[in-house]
Amino acid sequence: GLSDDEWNHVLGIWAKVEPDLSAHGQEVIIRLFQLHPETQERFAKFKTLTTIDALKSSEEVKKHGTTVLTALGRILKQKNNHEQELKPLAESHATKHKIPVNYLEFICEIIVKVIAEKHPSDFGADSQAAMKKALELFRNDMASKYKEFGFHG
Ligand code: CLN
Repeated sequence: GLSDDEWNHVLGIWAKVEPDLSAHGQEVIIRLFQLHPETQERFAKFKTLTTIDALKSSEEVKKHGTTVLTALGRILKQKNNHEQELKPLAESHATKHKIPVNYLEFICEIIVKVIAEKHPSDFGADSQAAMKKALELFRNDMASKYKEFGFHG
């Protein structure tokens, strides 16, 4: 797990992200689709967004980015006592959306990069290391829940 100090880093930087969650979320989603186009194919609702301009001007992309980061923030704030928040997310992503766990790695890496770019002076080495650790916990727990739901993607 993370130490108190590490959780303080995680929640401290998250407090800087939260006032502009939709801009962060939009950037994360767009970058994910650009770097890993196979992830975009999982979204029926984004099939028509075939250019970068279309992605950037889509209100739906912004909205989805907000949905994702809101859910992630809720999980982080539980400081690893996140069973209640994580379970429905693991269930939908495993059984309904059928999202391989390595896609979760892609998005977590991008989340760290986007925060680092938007908050260069507030997201130092210790905070980045703590956030990476928290996201690793999140991914590991998603992966074990996936198995409980019989999905080995
Ligand atoms: Fe996701 C929907 C949170 C990563 C693919 N995702 C949702 C919803 C979230 C949510 C809340 C709506 C409720 C639900 O269906 O459940 N997603 C997250 C969080 C992360 C995440 C938090 C990681 C930080 N999701 C992913 C990816 C994966 C994906 C790994 C592909 C690329 S990134 N998520 C989906 C899809 C939906 C969804 C396909 C359904 C979207 C829709 O049709 O509305």
